[in-house]
Amino acid sequence: PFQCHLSGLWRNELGSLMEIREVNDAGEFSGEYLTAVTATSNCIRRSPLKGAQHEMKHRGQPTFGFTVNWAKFSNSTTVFVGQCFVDDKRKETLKTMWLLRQEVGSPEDGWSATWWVGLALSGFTRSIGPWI
Ligand code: B9F
Repeated sequence: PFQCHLSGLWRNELGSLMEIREVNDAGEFSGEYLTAVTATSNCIRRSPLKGAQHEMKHRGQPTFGFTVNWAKFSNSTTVFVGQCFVDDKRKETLKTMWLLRQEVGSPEDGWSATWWVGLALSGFTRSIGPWI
């Protein structure tokens, strides 16, 4: 039973890249996300992420969650929740689900926000970059 480690460079099926820095003793981590896609003409920018990972004392495939703040180019937030898996060849993958929320003017605008609020599966594998 190998242990799955979150820190490092990851790529998902869209080609988005993320870098997770060292996970501290409390399970907290931070990093940066570079999405490969956006639905607006805004220039994509590297965006900060912050997360928490379950303790690894007894299990090697921890669950985790993190929030990406897209503030540098859009008024929206994405949260990811997932689990880090490692197979018998030590290959690590992150199986995640995400939700995205865009800012709207008032609670009554909820439906205009809802049509694109996504619920989706996303898988990450280790990447060697390039990281810009
Ligand atoms: O495209 C998003 C956005 C929010 C408001 C205008 C543009 C910001 C980037 C989100 C990136 C998502 C995907 N990338 C990835 O790697 S996070 C989950 C996916 N996984 C128009 C209105 C709302 C969305 C698009 Fe917008």
